[in-house]
Amino acid sequence: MIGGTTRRTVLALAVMLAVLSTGSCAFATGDSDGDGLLDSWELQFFGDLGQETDGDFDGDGFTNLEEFEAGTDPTDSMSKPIPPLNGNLH
Ligand SMILES: [Ca+2]
Ligand SMILES: [Ca+2]
Repeated sequence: MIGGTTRRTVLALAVMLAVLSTGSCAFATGDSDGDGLLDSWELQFFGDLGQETDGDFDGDGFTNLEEFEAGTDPTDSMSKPIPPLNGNLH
């Protein structure tokens, strides 16, 4: 048996190797899990990389990808993209 700390270190190394072996493209874009959401953005709002682009964490009707592209807060249902102008607003 190996200890918890050693096991975590081995796991971290394995993850690093996996990331490196999947190509530098993901590194260049800062999207190591390749889901279209920047790692820094996912970490900022969710603290991990577990969110999906089509998820709606805050239930405001806009997907995480839409909130990412609009620069709104995906964890705040009061912060959402401004809908595009359409004929109803004339
Ligand atoms: Ca949302
Ligand atoms: Ca939101």
